[in-house]
Amino acid sequence: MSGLKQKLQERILAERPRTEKLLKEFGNVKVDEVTIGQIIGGMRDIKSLVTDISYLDPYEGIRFRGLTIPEVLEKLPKEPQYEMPFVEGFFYFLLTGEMPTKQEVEEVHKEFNARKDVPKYVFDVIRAMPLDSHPMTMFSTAIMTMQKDSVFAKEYHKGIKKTVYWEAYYEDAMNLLAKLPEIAAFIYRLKYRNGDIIPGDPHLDFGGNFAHMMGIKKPYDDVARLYFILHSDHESGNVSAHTGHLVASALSDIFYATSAMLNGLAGPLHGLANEEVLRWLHGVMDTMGGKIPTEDEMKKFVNDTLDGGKVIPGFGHAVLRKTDPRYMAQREFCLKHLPNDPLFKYVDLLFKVVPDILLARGKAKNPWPNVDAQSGVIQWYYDVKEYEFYTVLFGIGRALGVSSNIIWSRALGYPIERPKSLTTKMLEDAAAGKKSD
Ligand code: CMX
Repeated sequence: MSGLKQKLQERILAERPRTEKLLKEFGNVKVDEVTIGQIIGGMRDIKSLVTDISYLDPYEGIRFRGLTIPEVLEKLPKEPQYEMPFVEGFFYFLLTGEMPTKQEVEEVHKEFNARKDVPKYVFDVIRAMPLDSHPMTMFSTAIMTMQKDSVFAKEYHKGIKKTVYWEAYYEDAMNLLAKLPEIAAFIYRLKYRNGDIIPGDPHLDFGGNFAHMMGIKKPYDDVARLYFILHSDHESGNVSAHTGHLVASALSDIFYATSAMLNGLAGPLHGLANEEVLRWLHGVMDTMGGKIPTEDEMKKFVNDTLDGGKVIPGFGHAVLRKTDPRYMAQREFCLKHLPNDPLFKYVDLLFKVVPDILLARGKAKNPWPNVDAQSGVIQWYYDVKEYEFYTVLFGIGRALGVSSNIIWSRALGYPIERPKSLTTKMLEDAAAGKKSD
């Protein structure tokens, strides 16, 4: 058994009694009440999921396994020549809750390396798709093609015990995660670089190898590491994380669950917002003839967009009530590496003008920027100018968090998810204080 799996097993055995005790002794304790507004309003804020991988405080932002983003970036092992930590170490930390040593990071790297070869048929299927397919469609399809090799699906049919389901999910997750950078880079080079594919380099780490296969020089390797870490998890109620959890709760394997979560991520109100931000910004830039707008001119663009019934992409959040720390981490990177980039200046100007406008209009509960407001700017700067690809990058990162959550859900024996629906009449009766017939 690998070091990571061994450590995970120890953690699982230590954690299981906590869940069992809660369920057995405190199963009837109330933690929340549900209003009609929440039922109609997308189940906003209803406390009904459990995860220890990350927690999203509305005012502080995300904590991964109890650590803030700056703490994670500082404490995880990294090489002196890199600015950002290894994705491999971060995955170890997400899964086990323990900070890995350099040697443990190296072991995860070796484990990914041993599993990273992408079967030829995956590339054949991608090549067979129309070249103008959205890269998220290609990415999701590529993952589905590999479902036939799911360890869990095979083991389940052999009749393995429920207590070891997590092991088969772990095997599937490692097999899948190891292949994602190459599949994503393949889609990128096929679609946007005339099919000039760059083979991977086994000596490079997860982020470094991705940058290499994309054909982009330093510090894009650090951009990749930062990007995958920042996008990994945002507790489990967001569309992608929740979809992954829900699908796997039916004991669909990691391949089905990851493909499904990517399909949710591909929506413009979720992961596609980073693409929308750049499209919108370039619209503003074109109208301005490339000149940096004054604050007043920018305010007019924002107001025109809102008057046209559209949202300002990259602003607002269902849970957060302050500036997203994932936005701030990327802003710091921009201030260091691309402070004079015109697009970055646009984004910074938006940061100045949008919150007051959204506040004045009084609709958005959170007027502050989210992760997507800043991420496309960095990609554009390093020559990834095809914005429809940005959500694929988000998807690689999110797969790390979703897999971790799914492995733990199986380890703790969470059942198939099944909330209860009501009819509109039942809600009307509840509103009138009547019991429904
Ligand atoms: N621009 C304009 N209006 C906005 C807005 C924005 N950025 N953010 C919220 N609003 C509006 C909503 O559309 C809603 O209007 P209606 O009542 O007319 O439908 C109202 O304000 C209240 O919304 P809310 O409760 O503050 O926000 P929600 O929880 O419903 O939605 C989100 C959250 C992210 C979908 C929304 O803020 C939005 O559409 N933002 C722009 C898209 C975006 O950046 N998405 C990425 C989020 C991060 C991620 O998941 O990747």
